[in-house]
Amino acid sequence: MKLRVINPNTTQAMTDTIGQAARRVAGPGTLIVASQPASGPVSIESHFDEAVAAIGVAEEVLAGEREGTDAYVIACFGDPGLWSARELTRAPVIGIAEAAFHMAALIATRFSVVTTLGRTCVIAEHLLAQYGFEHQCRRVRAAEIPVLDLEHDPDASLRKIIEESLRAKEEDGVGAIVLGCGGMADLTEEISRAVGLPVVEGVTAAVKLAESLVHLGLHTSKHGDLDFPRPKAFAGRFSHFSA
Ligand code: 2AL
Repeated sequence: MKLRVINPNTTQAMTDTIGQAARRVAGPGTLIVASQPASGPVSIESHFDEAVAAIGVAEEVLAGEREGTDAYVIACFGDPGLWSARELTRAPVIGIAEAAFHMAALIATRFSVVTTLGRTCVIAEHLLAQYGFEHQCRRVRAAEIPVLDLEHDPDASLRKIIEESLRAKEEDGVGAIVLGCGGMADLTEEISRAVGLPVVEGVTAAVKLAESLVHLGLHTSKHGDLDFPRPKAFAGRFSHFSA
């Protein structure tokens, strides 16, 4: 099984972290291809960053289609471009936020999310509402770290995530923590040990869900809204999307 894990931002170090985390949990028959767009923001921490990154995600899915990919993971916690990616392929496409919410809801009655910057909390809140997890999620919290600090200042970042997770445990009455960034993919064990709660991380959760769907022979439905986009011309810099 060929599983393409797309880091929607353009920071190679984060793509490497995400790829390593995916390979640690992947089954023996799974080949993990970790990729990132050629163009786009180095980190995704605003609605604008997400809008630009979604184009890169679509291009990475189209590249995956040319290589016979069996499933895709979108490894950014805003799940940028998830629905358009599903239109472009029959293969399952899993966002790391939706994967983490589903997994957390299976092991705890309530969970809180610990993400990067406060301004990104609303992105996770919108997804919780869209996916129907508002009732299970008690609170979306921010450790107030810019995304790239996870790469440049990992010790201070880890400390801030643990502190915020401990506050979630004390104040929110939750049974589990969901980590709210693809760049946190390598931190679950340390945080879980320090906080004393199960910690769900989306990259690893999404890999196992994608493998399950492929093993069950389930693909993205092409009946209705997720059918391939109607062929048409695209002008200018998007002419490569033309049918
Ligand atoms: C993210 C993420 O997962 N990767 C990125 O660049 N931005 N989302 C976030 N809330 O920090």
